[in-house]
Amino acid sequence: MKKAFIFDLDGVIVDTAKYHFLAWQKLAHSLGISFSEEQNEQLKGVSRVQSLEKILEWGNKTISEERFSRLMSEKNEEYLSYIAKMDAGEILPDVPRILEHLILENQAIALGSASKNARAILEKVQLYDKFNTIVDGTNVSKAKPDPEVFLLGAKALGISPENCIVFEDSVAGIKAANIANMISIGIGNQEVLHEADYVFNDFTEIKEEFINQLVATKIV
Ligand code: GL1
Ligand code: MG
Repeated sequence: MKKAFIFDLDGVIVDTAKYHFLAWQKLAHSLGISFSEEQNEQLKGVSRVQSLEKILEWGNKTISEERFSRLMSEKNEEYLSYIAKMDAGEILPDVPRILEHLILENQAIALGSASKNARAILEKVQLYDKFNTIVDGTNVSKAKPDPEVFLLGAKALGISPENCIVFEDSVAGIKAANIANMISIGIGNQEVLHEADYVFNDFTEIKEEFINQLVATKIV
């Protein structure tokens, strides 16, 4: 069987979720809006525009369009300063092992991220060439939990959604995978990601046998 394994980027392949958090928190505080880890959980997997919209909503603030775009650029600059020195050392544990196993088993590999910085980050950590297709924030018009990002990946690979497996660290991303009719695998906290078909703390808990079972499962 040929299946497609679709990976989210931030918080799944690389530990960049923390940098997004720090950058959004700084922005929120500059507007006098408090920003908790819990709120951050709701922003994970959410596009840049929608993240800022949510923060403003939480703070009950309305701002001009011009200020909105200025704030988005500032957030991105702050984020880019964190990832400037990023290298392969920031790949999360055992991600390379799983990617290599999938390549060995001749499975399709896709990226499905809301980030507009996704391609640059994959280049930085030298994983770009492992992906058969990349769908990121520059390709989609609807943000997770809309399934667009994953459906585009499946389409590009010519594999039906039922034969796709999604790795996600965000609630929005798990919802998107479920809506797309794909198998959803949460990477992170079981309580937060309880809507996923499977949850692991990280890739070190995922055995090759588990991947092989997913590959062998026939969907009728
Ligand atoms: C956008 C948001 C981030 C994060 C990613 C998805 O990234 O700004 O906070 O939610 O989408 O993981 P970016 O700004 O790089 O397009
Ligand atoms: Mg993520």
